[in-house]
Amino acid sequence: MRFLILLCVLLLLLINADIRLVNGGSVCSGRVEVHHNGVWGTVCDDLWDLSDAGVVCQELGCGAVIEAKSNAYFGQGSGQIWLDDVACRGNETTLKNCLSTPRGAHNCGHNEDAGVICQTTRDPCLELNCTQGEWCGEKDDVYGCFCNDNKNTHLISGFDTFGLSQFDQP
Ligand SMILES: [Ca+2]
Ligand SMILES: [Ca+2]
Repeated sequence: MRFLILLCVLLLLLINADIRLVNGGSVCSGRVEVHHNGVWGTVCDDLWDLSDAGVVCQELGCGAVIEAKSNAYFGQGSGQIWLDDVACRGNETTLKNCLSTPRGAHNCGHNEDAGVICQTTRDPCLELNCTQGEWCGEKDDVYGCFCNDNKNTHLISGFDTFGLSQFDQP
């Protein structure tokens, strides 16, 4: 029972994940995006360094940090720039707890979007075990097992955009 409760709490935490790495070819590297008020936005590279990037890697369960990237290394995001002048001490458990400008206050453009490369790379296709006739890949920000009928591509199972929780399509 205690285990079940723990599992539920863990799942809730994963579902509520509010940080992701985009466009890096792995769930453990890419442009940093944070979720705030229901909207995904990017992080500015002003003062972006290894301490900040390290907090992101830890938060995502991606091990130690290899590099903190700047100047939209993983391409430019769009819409909101939520964080600027991020100043983590390095021991925070989430980027949310680091010092920064208030959400949405910045003097940046998307050409300054911050990125991260973490040590652990997870290959969702290795973890998914697609069955015969399915193909594994990325489509619309979901890594998954897909199968084709003559008109459409169907998602069978996959990882959500955070790459942390695996799901099966009903
Ligand atoms: Ca910093
Ligand atoms: Ca700034």
